[in-house]
Amino acid sequence: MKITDARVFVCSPGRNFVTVKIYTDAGVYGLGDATLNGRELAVVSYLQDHLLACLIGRDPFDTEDIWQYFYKGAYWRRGPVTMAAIGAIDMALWDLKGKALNTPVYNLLGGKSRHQILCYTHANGRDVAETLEKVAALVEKGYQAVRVQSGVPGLENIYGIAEKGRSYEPALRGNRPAEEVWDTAKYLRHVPKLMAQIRDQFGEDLHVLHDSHHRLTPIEAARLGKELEPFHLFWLEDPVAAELQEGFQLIRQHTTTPLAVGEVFNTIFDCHQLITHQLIDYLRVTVSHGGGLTPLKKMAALAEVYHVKMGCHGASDMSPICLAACLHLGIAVNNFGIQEYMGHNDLANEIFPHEYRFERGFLYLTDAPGLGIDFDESSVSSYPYQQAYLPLSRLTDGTLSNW
Ligand code: KDG
Ligand code: MG
Repeated sequence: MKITDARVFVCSPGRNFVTVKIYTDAGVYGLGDATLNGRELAVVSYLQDHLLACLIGRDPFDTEDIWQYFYKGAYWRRGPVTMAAIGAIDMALWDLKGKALNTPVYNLLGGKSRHQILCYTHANGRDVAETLEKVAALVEKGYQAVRVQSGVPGLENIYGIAEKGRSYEPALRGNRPAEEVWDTAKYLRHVPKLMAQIRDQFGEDLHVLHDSHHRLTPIEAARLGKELEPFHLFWLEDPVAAELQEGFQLIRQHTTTPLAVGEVFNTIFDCHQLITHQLIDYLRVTVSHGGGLTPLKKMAALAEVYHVKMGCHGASDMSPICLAACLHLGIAVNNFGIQEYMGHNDLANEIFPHEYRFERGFLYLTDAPGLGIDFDESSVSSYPYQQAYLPLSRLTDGTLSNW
């Protein structure tokens, strides 16, 4: 079998998605997600101007060699734009291989290690009362794990909190990023009170997660982790910006709250020390931004050796194709932890019909071949690209900070 064509599509059913489609002389095609929130067109250019033509004539089953060709062959390695582009091609090739062999991708990754995939979703009220209401509604729907965020008294707009009556979407339309104001002292006073009320109302059985979204220093994170210990979090996510892997040593010395990190990582070299020094408990690299299934299965294997479990980033700013790839990996590896699941709007679900389904706290896959996903190309003209950016964050004195 030979690759005959490869194309990239951008559509915006409420938010931007970038999709790669690889065609073969056997009539089978594969789909990959190349969406990089706020930098979509940079990935489109990387794919269109530098990668896709090199696929023509290749055997699509050679996933390992094609991955190495693009990773080592560029000379310039790593980075989110490069790895999202390579990741989409790799995902599309695994999808294609599964379809050609008439088997789900998980069978190519080791088969099923479990029959259902534990997932968590987000509760994000503007204050504690609204957050408690949202958690109650999710528990009602059967969720067994909920990521709990709430507005912080004295701060206007912060990460993770939806506008009234709308579902949360971090990227805002416009030609430059919006700016938010951040105050760590206020946040650190608020979160333990929030978690105390959550445990009070929902008891010990609910898995509770929380995302600090890279905003703390290691010693601040250590304090938060320590103060949250009585509430037994499933994980504390991204307590610090993780370019400095050693920063986690300080947090780890002080707290037994489990730590999760990795949604902005692109290669194993972003997290090898975090894993091998046992500084984290969950690795959150996602399949698209981490360069595809080829490197993700290697990351999962390294993590397994060091008791680190997988918890792939699954925000709604990756398309259902990426979520499907995370689920195939998640069902196959032994060291699966949990899958983030925000779901997508109805339009996105129509444009990307998929086989995975949510039921009472778990996600399920069928035995549909490949990733069990499709893409409606007419969405490109009906819902064209819309410029949108993630916000940025400043401290109260104007200092630029981590969003
Ligand atoms: O594009 C950025 C979002 O994906 C990110 O802010 C979401 O932190 C996030 C999460 O845990 O889902
Ligand atoms: Mg996060």
